[in-house]
Amino acid sequence: MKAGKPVIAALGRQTTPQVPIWLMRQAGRYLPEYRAVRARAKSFLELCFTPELAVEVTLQPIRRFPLDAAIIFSDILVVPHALGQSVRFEEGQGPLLEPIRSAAELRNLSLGRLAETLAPVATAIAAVRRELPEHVALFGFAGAPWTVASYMVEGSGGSEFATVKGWAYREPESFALLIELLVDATGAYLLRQVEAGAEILQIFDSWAGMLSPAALERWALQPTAEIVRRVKARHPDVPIVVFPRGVGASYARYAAECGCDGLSLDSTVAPEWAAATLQPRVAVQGNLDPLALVTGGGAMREEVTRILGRLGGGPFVFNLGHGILPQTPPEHVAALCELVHDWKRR
Ligand code: 1CP
Repeated sequence: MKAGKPVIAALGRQTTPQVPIWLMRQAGRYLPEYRAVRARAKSFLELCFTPELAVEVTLQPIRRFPLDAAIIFSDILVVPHALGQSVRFEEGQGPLLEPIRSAAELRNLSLGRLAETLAPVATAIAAVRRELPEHVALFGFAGAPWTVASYMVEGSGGSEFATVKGWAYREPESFALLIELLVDATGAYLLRQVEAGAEILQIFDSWAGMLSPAALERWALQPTAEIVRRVKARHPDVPIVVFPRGVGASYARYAAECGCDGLSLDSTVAPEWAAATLQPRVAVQGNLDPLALVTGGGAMREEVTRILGRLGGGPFVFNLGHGILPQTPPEHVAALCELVHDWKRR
């Protein structure tokens, strides 16, 4: 009998001989071969929308390391771009968007060209599936409405969220229109990714931890749960992982209400709490501090062993608590894969 893919098995609550591992942002600037391809593309968006290049950078970490999943190379901000907003990526500065600040400006956005603009991502997904080793699963992904809306309204990362929160508090009815547009766009985009060959989906809510409990429920958890429902209505067997970064004890609300198969944990979540509270309901993924991976050696080994000791019994997929940092030595990634795969369940 053919062995299944370990990440899919773990998200389906099956036990696997080894703990599976992949890393958020595993393709990227810490790899010299990524920087070489990046230099060939005129812009970051061109890299995302040229299937040949997107396929190449998706496969780079898979060739180098014994990872159990690939994630299609793209960005969460391709969705606002496809809705008609101006999105640029400045070297060293991160994303810059022409901000949307009112209900009137929302009228400049439309779902009309979404499928056409994002078609190259589907083409790249289909091509990656043909190239992956048999045991390696392919993740599709998108940003959650709250995180994507934050960039759309603030115009860049690293802000204090005053503008986007101000809109949500002052005029919740019109802010809801933006969130609903993103639920529609993201639901359709993720369905298209599954139809192209994505086997698992991850929804990144990197800024969920900025919200009060009531705002989290309304602007982050419920819109994400609605996207999960729409994907599951058509493809009930596709596992979905949600990453509500920084929500603390509210991870338990996600486990109860979101309808997802897995929760990706940031590095502040205590593994013993996650084992007692989350794992009985959902698979968990995480949660090594990306700076422990930068450091490597005994400090990394200690953290990894602690996480595996609490969560490794499953259902569990090893990952970082946030994306891999550009200064990460690639040989530390190789050492991490070996540590995780060699760990034995007790
Ligand atoms: O020039 C470059 O190489 C720019 C760096 C870069 C890369 C490699 C950006 C700009 N995006 C990406 C790829 C990317 N982004 C992936 C690729 C697949 C993989 O994991 O290998 C993924 C999954 C993302 C997702 C993403 N983009 C998130 C969610 C996850 C997270 O890290 O919190 C967010 C918040 C973004 C926005 C974004 N795009 C790029 C940057 C530098 C940022 C973050 C800006 C900020 O911190 O506010």
